[in-house]
Amino acid sequence: MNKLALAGVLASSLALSTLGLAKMKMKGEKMMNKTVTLKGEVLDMACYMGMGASGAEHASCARTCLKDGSPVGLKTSDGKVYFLVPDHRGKKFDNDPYMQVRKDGADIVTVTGTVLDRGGAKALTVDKVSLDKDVK
Ligand SMILES: [Cu+2]
Repeated sequence: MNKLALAGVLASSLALSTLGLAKMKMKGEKMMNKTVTLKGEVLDMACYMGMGASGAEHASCARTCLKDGSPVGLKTSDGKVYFLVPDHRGKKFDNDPYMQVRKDGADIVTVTGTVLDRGGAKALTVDKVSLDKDVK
């Protein structure tokens, strides 16, 4: 193999491995960056992930757990679960729709935000929230 051919083989294998790495990263960290509006139940993630607890019968526990600092989530009618996170682009959390949704444990709400996916964890930013059904 002459030097030029060898250089070609090296360059193409390098290109292939770079492509492979990029693909792997895409698989694990998919930034969807898509604004969506989703309706679902506000979850106290400590009780939902730990025990599968949700629904109106769990409302008072959900409210207490969220008040005490549990992560908050949203379960849509098709059973998909998202962590709810504040829109973290330099805004203060006071009067933020995220702080509002933390008070709506077990309620049915509609959230507009961006779907995020990192390392298999799905999250939805809370850019806007409205209350559909108050179960309290
Ligand atoms: Cu709870």
